Amino acid sequence: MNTRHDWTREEITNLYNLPFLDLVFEAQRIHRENFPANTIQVSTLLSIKTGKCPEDCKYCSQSVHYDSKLEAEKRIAISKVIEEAKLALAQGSSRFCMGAAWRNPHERDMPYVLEMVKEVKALGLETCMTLGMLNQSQAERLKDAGLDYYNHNLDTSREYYSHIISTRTFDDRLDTLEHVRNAGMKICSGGILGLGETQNDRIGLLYELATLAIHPESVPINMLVPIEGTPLENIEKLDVIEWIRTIAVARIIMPKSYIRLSAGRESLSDSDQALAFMAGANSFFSGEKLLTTPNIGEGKDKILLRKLDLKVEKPKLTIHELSINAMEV
Ligand code: SAM
Ligand code: DTB
Ligand code: SF4
Repeated sequence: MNTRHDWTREEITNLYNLPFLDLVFEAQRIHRENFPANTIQVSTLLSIKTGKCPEDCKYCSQSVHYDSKLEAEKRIAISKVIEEAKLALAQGSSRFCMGAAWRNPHERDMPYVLEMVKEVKALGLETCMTLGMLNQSQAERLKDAGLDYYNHNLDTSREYYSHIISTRTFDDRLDTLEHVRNAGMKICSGGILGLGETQNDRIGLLYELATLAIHPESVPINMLVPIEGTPLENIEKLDVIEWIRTIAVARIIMPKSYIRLSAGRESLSDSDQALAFMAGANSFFSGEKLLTTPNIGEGKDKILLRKLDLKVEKPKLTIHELSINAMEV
């Protein structure tokens, strides 16, 4: 079946409301048409600049607008990043994602991030960054340095966006995604569930992602990790079945994209996660920590992968790319 980009909200709503087992069954069927069964891609995250972010995302520990008790940290040394990247590689990660709490990178930050991309890529890892908004020239320089993916989430529906973030617009997000695409990088873009949004907002988010001219190659589905001191600290937890439905619909309407279990796995049981894999999720973040919040940890993940007989996908860099990288170091 061809990948479609003309999904209507009505079609997506109908999928979302299928009997649950029909929905999961269909998602797994489509998954197996497009990906090897029982195989998971593993990424590792590192915060390269933490806290004091000028944006006001109501869910985030790093926003300067809320008193989350987070300890801020300036740009960390590139040597430290490389140490962490080597560790991630040794533990089976194929992609290393570096995140900074910026509204956008300043020009003075560019030499730092460009050098970091070059050095991480040279290790044989796929590279990903999430640095806030990018202009066209920044996107192109990151691509030239060897950045494979840029993460920039739409987070929620267009209608609900301004209830969650007021310091930028939904269209600002789309503009950055366009710059990333024009530069020829792959896109990692998804959302966050459990923000007090309605089912219709989750459908709206899926609609925006699935009607992009090219689907994001990677679609992270975060479940809110409630952070003390933020406006969403006490929001009611989303029913896990809604999370699974969102994953299954994402798999069906973006059949060739990796669907990633991102934040919030710590609050989910092994069987919740197994059901999410059944619904077509095929990627997750490993490690003890995401950016600022705890994650499941490598040990427990290894046990889960073993229990479910899931294989870990190897990095996709070719021998040719690897030898070029090695020569450039
Ligand atoms: N500052 C950059 C930006 O916003 O694009 C990158 C980092 S930001 C932390 C990346 C994503 O993490 C957000 O878009 C959101 O989906 C997710 N996220 C942040 N805080 C979260 C939380 N408390 N629970 C779940 N997901 C969260
Ligand atoms: C994404 O969608 N989720 C990751 C990654 N992209 C950068 C970040 C999750 C952050 C969770 C909250 C924290 O650790 O601060
Ligand atoms: Fe800043 Fe990103 Fe957190 Fe928003 S989600 S406050 S942009 S670090």
